[in-house]
Amino acid sequence: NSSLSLSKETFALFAGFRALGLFSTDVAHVLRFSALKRRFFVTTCVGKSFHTYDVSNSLPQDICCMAADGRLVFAAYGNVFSAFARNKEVVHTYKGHKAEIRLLQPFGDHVISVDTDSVLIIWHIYSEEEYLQLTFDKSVFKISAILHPSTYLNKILLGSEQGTLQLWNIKSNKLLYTFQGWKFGVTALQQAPAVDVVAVGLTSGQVIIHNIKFDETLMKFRQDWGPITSISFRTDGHPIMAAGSPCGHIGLWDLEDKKLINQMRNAHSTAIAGLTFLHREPLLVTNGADNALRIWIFDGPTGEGRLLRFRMGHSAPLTKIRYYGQNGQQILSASQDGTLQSFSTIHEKFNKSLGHGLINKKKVKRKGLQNAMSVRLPPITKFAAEEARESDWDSIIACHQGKLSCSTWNYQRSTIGAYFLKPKELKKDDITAVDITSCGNFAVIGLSSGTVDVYNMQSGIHRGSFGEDQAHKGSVRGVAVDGLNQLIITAGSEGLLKFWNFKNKILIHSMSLSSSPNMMLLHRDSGILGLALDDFSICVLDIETRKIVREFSGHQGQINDLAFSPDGRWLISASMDCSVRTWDLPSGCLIDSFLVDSAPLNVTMSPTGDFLATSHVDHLGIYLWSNISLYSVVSLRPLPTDYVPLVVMLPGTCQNEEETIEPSDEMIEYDSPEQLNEQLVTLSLLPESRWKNLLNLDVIKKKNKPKEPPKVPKSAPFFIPTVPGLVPRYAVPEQNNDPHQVKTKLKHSMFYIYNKAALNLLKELGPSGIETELRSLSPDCGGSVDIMQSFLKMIGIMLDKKRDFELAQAYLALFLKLHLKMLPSEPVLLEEITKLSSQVEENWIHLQSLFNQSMCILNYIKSALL
Ligand SMILES: *[C@@H]1O[C@H](CO)[C@@H](O)[C@H](O)[C@H]1NC(C)=O
Ligand SMILES: *[C@@H]1O[C@H](CO)[C@@H](O)[C@H](O)[C@H]1NC(C)=O
Ligand SMILES: CC(=O)N[C@H]1CO[C@H](CO)[C@@H](O)[C@@H]1O
Repeated sequence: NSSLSLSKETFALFAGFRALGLFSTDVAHVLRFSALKRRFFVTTCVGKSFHTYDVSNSLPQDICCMAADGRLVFAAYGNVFSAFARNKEVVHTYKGHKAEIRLLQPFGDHVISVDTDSVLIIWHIYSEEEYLQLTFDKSVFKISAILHPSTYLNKILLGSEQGTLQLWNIKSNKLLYTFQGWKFGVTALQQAPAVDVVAVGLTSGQVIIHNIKFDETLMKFRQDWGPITSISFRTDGHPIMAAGSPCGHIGLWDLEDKKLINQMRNAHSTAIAGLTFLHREPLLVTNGADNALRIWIFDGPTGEGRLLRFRMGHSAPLTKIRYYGQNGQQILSASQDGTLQSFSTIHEKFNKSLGHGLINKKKVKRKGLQNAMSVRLPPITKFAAEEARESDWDSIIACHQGKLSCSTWNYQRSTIGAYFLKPKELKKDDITAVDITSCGNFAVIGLSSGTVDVYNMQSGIHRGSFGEDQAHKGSVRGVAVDGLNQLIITAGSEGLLKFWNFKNKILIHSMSLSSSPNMMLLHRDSGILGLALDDFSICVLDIETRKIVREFSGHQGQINDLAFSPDGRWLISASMDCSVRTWDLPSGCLIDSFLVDSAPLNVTMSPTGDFLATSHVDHLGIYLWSNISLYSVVSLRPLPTDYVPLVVMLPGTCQNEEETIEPSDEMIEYDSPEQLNEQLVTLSLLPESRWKNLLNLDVIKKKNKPKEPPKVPKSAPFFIPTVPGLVPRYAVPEQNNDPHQVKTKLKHSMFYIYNKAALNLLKELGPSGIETELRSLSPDCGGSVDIMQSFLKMIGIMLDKKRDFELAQAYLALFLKLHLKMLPSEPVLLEEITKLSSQVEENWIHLQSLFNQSMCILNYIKSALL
């Protein structure tokens, strides 16, 4: 579903990775049948991208409408639209409209687009050229729907907001006929299974079945839920029509009996954006702005659709997100829509919904209440989770908007749990802070009255409270328990921070803060407490010494949330000023800051340190940002005071690919060049024995030294030496077996800087030959300082060209081993060696980052395959 993008963003620590939990917007889905795969594909739009079982590339703006033919998907954004092949690559882009595009209709080799100014353009798909442009007066005929009636060659039917309809021949550019309509604006047009018959949806909620050949109305239906949003006909033998409405209900009519047979109420919680029956199947696909895509099957006797499959995320903005568990793969999220869901960062198949909380499940079941809505709990505003005892009892506690009790939830069973934790005296209170101890045994709940209570998670029993009457005068803004259940820390809106003994509930210490705290977060492993204050500053305390150890200021808006990196080195803050900032605790500096166009609400860091997850104002998804320092070297330098943070786009549901790959059908013959890329290093392909053990040559020689002189076999018939091999040959006396002759060779070739001959000569030699050669470079053995310098220069050039990389390293190592003692006394050589040293280091850092990237991708793929 996704590939790792090693993004080259310039900001330091985080790169947008992808979004989770987005499935549909208010743009109608499109359905395609692939003849090749004999399968239907549903495409839904999710903001800037669309999904078709797979993910598309992002467009620069939100998609406003879509269409598809057998091969291509068309998506419009603003006044431009593009055609996508294989759901991924943009193959054509059509520019020419001045206003936002509203309607798209593929038409053979052409595609028709209509904008909000009622300009209609017909494009040739492949040449991207305009074939015809028609301009309508939008005060008389503002196009609101478009249809190509089947078997009507070259003709299209247009519906208008004013209510009239026009039939055009677009080949001859002629208006053929005008239908007077029904005085209400046309919202939808759909071909009926019979030729010449179309269904017209109106703003009045009427659906008119009309014969366009004779301009004759056959049937009229009506629903009371407002304008018809879309219409579809069943084609599997049942004469049924479905129509969607703005309130999420679907009406089903029997066309033979001419009556309403069923209503699917609340099929979606928002308007039905699109609805389509699959061709010759009893299946209905629907989508809506509630972020859901649903497939209904009509297999029951009542003619009602049964939910078969769905993909859905949150249908309303998120209220809280937190990583759950230690493996860094699940994110728990609560939303205004009342559900608690768990999204997997690995694969959609691991997400689950913990559902809506019901106020009293048993009572509801007994009474058999029909309308489940009335007994649903209000949305969760805060929660705390601890997986330590998740298999024994509930591991999550949650507080609900305007409710006085906290519900417990069971992650493993994916449902609301056993208890409602209620404070003893019911006052007009709100729950303002919750925490669970690291052992999973106790829940701590802070109230707006200043009371802090402890409950047992297993039994739901109240286990005491802090302070004589209340813990704080003001409302409790944060509670935290340390890792060993010794301390509990509470923060109150009156500006006091209090430390209590967890067991005997005695106040240990109280300190006042410079401003009232807004939220509080404890890093349990290191005992570091982060506090966001109402004056937009952050202070960091050590709970051991109870001293403020760091203070950070710089945010220009309320700080919504804080997160620690797992090692406790970084503190990440998200603020209403739209920035996400990273503070380095040891150095006390701001090391990263970026801006997003929608204010970040919650931030949470994966316990494994790989991703930062954020939620944003008015966004339904969870956005993941990858930690760049995991796969490349980033400088953790403090940002300059005048640093202007970059505005960063929220990540899409897939990565932005930097280049689009030109599709090519031909196979290209590929010859690999000597060096693939200047950035990479190339090895010499010499056997390892030629370079690997150069440094250990003396050890090897010693080991291999024969204990006795070789004995000449007594009965050897000849004394002429032979070469080993299948066919015995007589050895020719070696020409180069005089060591001095070889030496002169290398020394001689060294006079020219990087004469290939010198390198080739070394390449041909075995380990001991190389050693002899290098040894002989020194003045003691007949060489000279100049020659040694040339040798080092040669190594330098090898490193520079990044060719024969391993040889350069091995030769240099041997050279240093042999001549290290004399180097300091020769300034020329010393200078050369210093240059080499930085060169080697540079090369190595570069390589290391490449290795790290590769490891990272491998690990990622490995984990994705699991
Ligand atoms: C998280 O987000 C919610 C709204 O979505 C916000 O009210 C809250 O302050 C944020 N921070 C925390 C710590 O919950
Ligand atoms: C990012 O990764 C680095 C290197 O592993 C780690 O030290 C750091 O804590 C991580 N950052 C966060 C915020 O987890
Ligand atoms: C909560 C949620 O969105 N769950 C979905 C996770 O993905 C599976 C498989 O695609 C869906 O069936 C769930 O509905």
